[in-house]
Amino acid sequence: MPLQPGAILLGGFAAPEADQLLADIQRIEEANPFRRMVTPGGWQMSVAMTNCGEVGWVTDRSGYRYDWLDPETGEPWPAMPMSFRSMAERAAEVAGFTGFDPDSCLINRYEPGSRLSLHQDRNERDFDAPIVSVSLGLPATFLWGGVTRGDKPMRVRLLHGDVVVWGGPARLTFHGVDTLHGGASPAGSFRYNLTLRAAR
Ligand code: MD6
Ligand code: FE
Repeated sequence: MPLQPGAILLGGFAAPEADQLLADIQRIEEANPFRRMVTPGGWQMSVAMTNCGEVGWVTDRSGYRYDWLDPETGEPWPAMPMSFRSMAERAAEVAGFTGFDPDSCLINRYEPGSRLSLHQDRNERDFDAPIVSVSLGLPATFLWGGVTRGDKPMRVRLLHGDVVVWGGPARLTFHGVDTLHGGASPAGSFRYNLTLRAAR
């Protein structure tokens, strides 16, 4: 389902691979635990994050950035699992972005009560590549905003296995996630979101 030019929701696209993706998340988390980072403004995020790939997205009092090392462990991030890469390349292709070559994956973990306020993804080096976003576990309401933070966002339900691909004219659209509700899911009482990016 097209959301706007450049952005498409592929309902259930990753459902057949969801168990493998969840197993790979667990492996990454064992080495590089989820942690709730602090924004440059000093707020602790309600969403817990970790990364895999060459670089990982981090935030602290000094700003948002991609970093080669996990500030928590001082080590490089774990390699991107084949399951992530393969799924993202196929989803991008279906959405019309050929040759997507992700080098980073931010993994978000939401628990009931977690939310993500409206933001743009603009720390990547070039905005020509799309972002592939995979939802696993509990359903969420994605807030699909506009060109400015003040535009009233559209509300889109994202379910276990759904994939959103966006790029081109939609690449800098404001977006966020409404407060997560509790429940049961194939990932327990969590929602995970993978965002695969060409960051560097
Ligand atoms: C989430 N996603 O779904 C948050 N950003 O948990 C994002 O912030 C996001 O899904 C850029 C591209 C795709 C996304
Ligand atoms: Fe984002």
